[in-house]
Amino acid sequence: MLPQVLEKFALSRDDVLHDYRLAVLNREASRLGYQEVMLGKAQFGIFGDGKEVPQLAWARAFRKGDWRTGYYRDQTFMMAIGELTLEQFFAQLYGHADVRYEPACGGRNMNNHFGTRLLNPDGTWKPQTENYNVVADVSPTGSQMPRLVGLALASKLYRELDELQALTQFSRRGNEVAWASIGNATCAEGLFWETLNAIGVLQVPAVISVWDDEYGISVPNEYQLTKDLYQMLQGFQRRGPDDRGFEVRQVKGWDYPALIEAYQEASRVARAEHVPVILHVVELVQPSGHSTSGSHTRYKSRERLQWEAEHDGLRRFRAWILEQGLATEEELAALEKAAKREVRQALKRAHAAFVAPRKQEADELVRLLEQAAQQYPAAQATLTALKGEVLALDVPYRAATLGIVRRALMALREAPGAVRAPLIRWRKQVEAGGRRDYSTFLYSPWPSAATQVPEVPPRYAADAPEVAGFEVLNKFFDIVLGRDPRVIAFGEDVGHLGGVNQAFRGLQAKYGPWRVMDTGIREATILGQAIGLALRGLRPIAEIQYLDYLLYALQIMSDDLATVLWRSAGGQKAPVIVRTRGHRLVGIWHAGSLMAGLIHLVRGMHVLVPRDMTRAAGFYNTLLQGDEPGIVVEVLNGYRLKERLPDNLGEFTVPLGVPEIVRPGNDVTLVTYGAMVRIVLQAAEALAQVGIDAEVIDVQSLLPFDVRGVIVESLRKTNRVVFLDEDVPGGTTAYMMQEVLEKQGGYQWLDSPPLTISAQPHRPAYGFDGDYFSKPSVDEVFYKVYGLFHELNPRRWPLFFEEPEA
Ligand SMILES: Cc1ncc(C[n+]2csc(CCOP(=O)(O)OP(=O)(O)O)c2C)c(N)n1
Repeated sequence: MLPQVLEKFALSRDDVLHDYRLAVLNREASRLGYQEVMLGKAQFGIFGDGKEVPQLAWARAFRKGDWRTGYYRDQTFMMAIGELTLEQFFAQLYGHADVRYEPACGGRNMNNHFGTRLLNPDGTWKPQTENYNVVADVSPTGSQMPRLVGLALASKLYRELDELQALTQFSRRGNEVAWASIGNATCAEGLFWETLNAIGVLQVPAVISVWDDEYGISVPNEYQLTKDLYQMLQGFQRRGPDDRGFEVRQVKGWDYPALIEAYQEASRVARAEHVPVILHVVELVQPSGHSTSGSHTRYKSRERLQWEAEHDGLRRFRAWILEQGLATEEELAALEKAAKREVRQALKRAHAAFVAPRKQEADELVRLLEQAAQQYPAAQATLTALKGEVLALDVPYRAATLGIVRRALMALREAPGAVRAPLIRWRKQVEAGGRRDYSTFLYSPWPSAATQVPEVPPRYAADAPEVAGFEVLNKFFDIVLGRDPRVIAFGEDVGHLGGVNQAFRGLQAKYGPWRVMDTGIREATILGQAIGLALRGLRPIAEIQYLDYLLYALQIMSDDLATVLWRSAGGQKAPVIVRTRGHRLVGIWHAGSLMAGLIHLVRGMHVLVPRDMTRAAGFYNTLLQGDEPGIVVEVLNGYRLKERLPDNLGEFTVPLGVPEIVRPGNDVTLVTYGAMVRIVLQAAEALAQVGIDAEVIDVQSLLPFDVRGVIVESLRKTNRVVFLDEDVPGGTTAYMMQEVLEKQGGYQWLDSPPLTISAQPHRPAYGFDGDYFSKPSVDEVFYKVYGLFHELNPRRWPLFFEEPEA
């Protein structure tokens, strides 16, 4: 007789034994993985032992088309859905950089950071409804949560919007559940609560599992949470079918039948009703402690350790199977023995596969060192010693062999070139292999890259109307929403009001509340919402109301969005467009220009700084035609300025990384962007009156930066360069200077020292004078650039604005 719950969910005895076998495999894999780190065969290990049983129940509720966003404990779940083999588990532990062996991240991420390959090798999407979809994990705890908002919201959009029904490779009428996992201690983080609240407001099909083992590394729950977590979560419980909220359940992490029931029910409620669920899974343990960084006996009492041993899910699951008569002691013992052997064998295979290519390279190196020693006896002793070093390496990591080759080449520096050549070739080849393994996929390598989008210049009719900047955007977004149902725009005040600057005015009324959405004040999950939607095939435009408030979302932009493609080694992409506005308006928090902070933290995204709204529209068009994430920083004080309206607003594109010369000149090149373009142009007019003919260049795109060398071309002519912006000293001006002088070799054309003009190091102050004394003004630009010419020729350009020396 099968236990009732199994009958209810059509589970057989074989299913239960299959699950038990997976639990044993996982426990053994964790144990051996730990051991590999202790043996020095891997750098670091963090494992899923103690969390096996709930994950087996979860996997049974998880369907094709569903999504999982979780963290490093989900090892058993990954194996149970068939998206992690034992070989792959060990390959990741070793850092195998070949995606054929380690498909989650190609050796870029720590172990137990999971992910499935959502993309075909050419960068196009695989059919998500036919696959299990796992977002590539990140290490910052809690950062798996914001994207859950978008993953779950996508189901709602696919259910609500008829215009999306053709996209069956992404959804079948929104029947997909987005599942998250999180540790108890991470529930102390704001990201967790912000995500819960957003999901509760939206009523979208998310199921959140909290793996509660009562600790966060060494810190127990009493230091993490005000009250018992379950009690705290009760506030989110819906009070009836018409109420908004979650279904909140608590279940013991060792109780297999209760877990099966809880997960089946959660799946049903979320899938059918789009009601979110929280499963607080308690009484979980950590048999081998938090990670390989240190033993948990340092901070857990003897009593606690004893309690953990008794409540260990594996042990309890086993006892339950015996109790229910589903297997005999002998049967389980045989199953365990076979499973453990299987793990050992997988470990061996994975290690051999990891070492083989390194070994091959090292063998070749040994041969080349011998050959060189023969050909150049003067270095024989050194080369023989170096060969010995290669042979002594357990695993000939490139980090070690390349150092040996450098020393060999140093010993051979006076040898004939022909003796060195084979070693040089070896070095080049191995280095190229390393670059390929670790440095590819920061940006899209595919034809769909935003940088590949063809340039279409704006076209103006003779009688092109002049309209306010915001109207250009308003007309543009109307075109975009009308032609592509995948475009979903949202942010604070974006829906009903149409945005604080009116760029979406009237568009919610026209396209509906699911296409142009208001969100709560929740920048991190606005970003996460965009990431989740983009992963599910939609084209979100996420608005962060002001650049200054981007900091709330910057962590997610930096840790998640900017790294998706790179950290999955080309397996996942999230073409999110972030829209914001900044640079210059009023006061500390509405006039910031934190561009250096931004460009340095979001490598992997495009960072675009158009000087007006027409160019902003051109950039949005470019990004929408590509498949990469980008941020467009509009000029805050430009919405009311008049611009000529192009005829081809829907088609024209501004290419990425191409500066524009906005004022030609011969004497000095002034390089700037954004709101500063107008100031610099005014300063250039003043300079012209005193005989200085400045060329003004609008960079437009900070990442990528001047890919065609427009600025160096200008420098060749003017031989003088000034970099200007509203960022802090040493910020983006320093970045631009490095790009032009160092990377593009602009230094060789300089006849004067390069100059940077930026804002004060403090935040911008309020009011007209606050602005004047915080940001570069026309006056300051004039005086400083003039000073450059005074240095050059004091007679021609005397310091007429200084008192003559006595
Ligand atoms: C933002 C952030 N802070 C700190 C850490 C370091 N850290 C890694 S795991 C961890 C504890 C997490 O505890 P919990 O959420 O309970 O999950 P568990 O490991 O117990 O499953 C900490 C503090 C991190 N990875 N990210």
